[in-house]
Amino acid sequence: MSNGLSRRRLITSGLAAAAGASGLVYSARLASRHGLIPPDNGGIWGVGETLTYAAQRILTSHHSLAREFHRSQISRVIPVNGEPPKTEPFAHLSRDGFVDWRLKVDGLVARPASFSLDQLKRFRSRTQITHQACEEGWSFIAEWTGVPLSTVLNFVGVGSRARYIVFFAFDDFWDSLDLADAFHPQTLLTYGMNGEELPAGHGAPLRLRVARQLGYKSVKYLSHILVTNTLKHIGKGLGSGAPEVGYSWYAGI
Ligand SMILES: Nc1nc2c(c(=O)[nH]1)N[C@H]1C(S)=C(S)[C@@H](COP(=O)(O)O)O[C@H]1N2
Ligand SMILES: [Mo]
Repeated sequence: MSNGLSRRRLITSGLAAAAGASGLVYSARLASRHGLIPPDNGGIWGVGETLTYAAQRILTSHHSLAREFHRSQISRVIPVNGEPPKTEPFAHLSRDGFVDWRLKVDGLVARPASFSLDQLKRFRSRTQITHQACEEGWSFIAEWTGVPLSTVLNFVGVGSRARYIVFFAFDDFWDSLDLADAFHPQTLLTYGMNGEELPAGHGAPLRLRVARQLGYKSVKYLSHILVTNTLKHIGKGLGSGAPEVGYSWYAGI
């Protein structure tokens, strides 16, 4: 968003008018002009989804922080959702302690790269204790250690046309973030959890952690990060696998 004035104008003249049906159309048009349309806007959530995303993007500053907790607040019971991918390429990498695993980063970048786990660990790390909530209703607090995604993105050099960062996993799960969340200081590529190596079920060797969105945005078992200006050609073009099964692309909390 270019300046505070246009934000305020959008709030007062646009979203305030959203009460009526014609207001919805008007706000959606305004939101589009201001780059506030989420990729799944044409899906089942339609205009309402656009307004949630737009309102959040306008009302919260891009770098407002998710709450961080004290060590004593780390959950004693930490659920694992699902199992590591069973495909042979992944099982093989896992058996060998992920020495041959690489994270490919390409797309609209100046210097496409392929990082080993050791290379990622050589970047300055950040540790944070945050809350992860699943859309199914359970949650936990854990300590996560990793490299800020922004560090890696700056290392490869994100092109000026880029709008989204897409994350692919070994189990075909995938999702994407806009640049505000991708460059957010709490968005990490994590390889450590609660002072240990990231456990297999929690996404080893590398998982994304998006502190300001629901758990499903935190993609586990990462294999590939793509920088792009459109999500139309990926999957059903809705920005992630989630909207294809009824969840919204934007899952801010
Ligand atoms: N690759 C991959 N990432 C994933 C998932 C998945 O099935 N595969 N599940 C998501 C969902 S729905 C949630 S709630 C969290 C669960 O993370 P946890 O197992 O560490 O609790 O991971 C997310 N990331
Ligand atoms: Mo979830």
